[in-house]
Amino acid sequence: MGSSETLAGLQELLHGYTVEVLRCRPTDLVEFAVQHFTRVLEKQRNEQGSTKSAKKGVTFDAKEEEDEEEQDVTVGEYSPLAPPAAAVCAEAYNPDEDEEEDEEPRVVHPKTDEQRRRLQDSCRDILLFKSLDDEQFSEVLEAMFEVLVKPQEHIIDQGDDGDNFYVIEKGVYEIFVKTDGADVCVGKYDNKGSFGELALMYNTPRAATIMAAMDGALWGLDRATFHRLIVKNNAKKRRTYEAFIESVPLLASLELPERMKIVDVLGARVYKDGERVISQGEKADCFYMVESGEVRITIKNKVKQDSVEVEVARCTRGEYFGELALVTNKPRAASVYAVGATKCLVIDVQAFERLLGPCMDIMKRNISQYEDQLVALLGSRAKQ
Ligand code: 1OR
Ligand code: 1OR
Repeated sequence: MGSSETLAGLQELLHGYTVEVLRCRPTDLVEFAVQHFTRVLEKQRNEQGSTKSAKKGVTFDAKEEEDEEEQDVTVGEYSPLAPPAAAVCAEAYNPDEDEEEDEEPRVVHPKTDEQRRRLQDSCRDILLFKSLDDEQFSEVLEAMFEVLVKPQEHIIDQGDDGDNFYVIEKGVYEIFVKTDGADVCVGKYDNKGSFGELALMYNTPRAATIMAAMDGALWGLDRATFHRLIVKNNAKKRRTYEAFIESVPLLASLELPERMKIVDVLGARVYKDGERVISQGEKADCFYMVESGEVRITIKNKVKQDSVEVEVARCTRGEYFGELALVTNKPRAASVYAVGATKCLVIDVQAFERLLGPCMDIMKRNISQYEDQLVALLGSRAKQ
């Protein structure tokens, strides 16, 4: 092996280790390294020993073996108010997964057709589910359970250990964060979105309190299933999007762990040529980066209903849009359409506020340029 190949291998090994450290945040880095590289070595040996075409190098992909054998299912009593007793089925051994989690039973909460339909509707736009394959997504749906909540009910209390992740079916939920001992409302979820992923992803205490402001309905996903399907997928997501995220000029001022946290919560959305991504005047709930393809941005006169849309800008790979309404807390200022097949990476408003604070000055500077251009545009129209 030449020295450049050795270095490439070394880089890949250290990269895999770094990703796992960021993901698991171990207290003892040396002990964690021993465990990590032991797993890598075992995996390499397994691959060399297997009759499957052995891949060169080391991958850290949490791939599922396809030939999983489902075993007996124990069906529990279902109650819509509390997490019902789950049905479980043992999973096949998968050498790519943590031993501890291999032994964990798969959670199944039986549902009526009507519940399944409501659940599917609620989960359709959940960004964290966007990178799951069909099988993983249906496992998530199987494991979710309905939670009905009353006004003032605390679904999550800041400082607690994380138990479930929640997807909103309906209801308004306020977000409180302790500041100088007092709970301060820092935002809300309005009939859509999800919360409770942070404590499960990073093994940290709950970062905020979430309280129902009215009667509401949620779908819960237990910690073990969230970990097995979503957190494991994050390592793959980081590898997929790391290079792209590194190339986005807006994010250059963020430290690597912060950029990786963006990757953990983003979801990919694909659009066909001409498809609308954002509609001027709509309420805003997310922020976009163009990963491939192009979008055109158009504005129309808000007063005149039938006015034509005028193209004012385009964004291509590495550029962002949809920040203005989030920063100003106003409706979308422009419409956005895909030009050719386009893929955008999307993060929700809460993650935007939580993770992109350090980039706010750059965004505000760019926003002031929109205003200058608007003034110039209006000026040139007035002269015509
Ligand atoms: P969790 O498991 O920590 C509380 O439990 C959840 O509240 C958290 O996951 C997020 O899903 C959600 N900071 C932290 N967590 C937030 C925030 C938030 N907003 C929603 N959650 N900030 C508010 C941003 C609008 C930053 C406050 C400084
Ligand atoms: P948003 O959340 O309002 C539409 O959703 C997005 O289009 C907006 O955020 C910006 O990210 C993006 N004026 C308004 N929005 C613009 C503009 C723009 N350009 C891009 N966006 N102007 C063009 C400046 C080159 C000024 C119009 C004359």
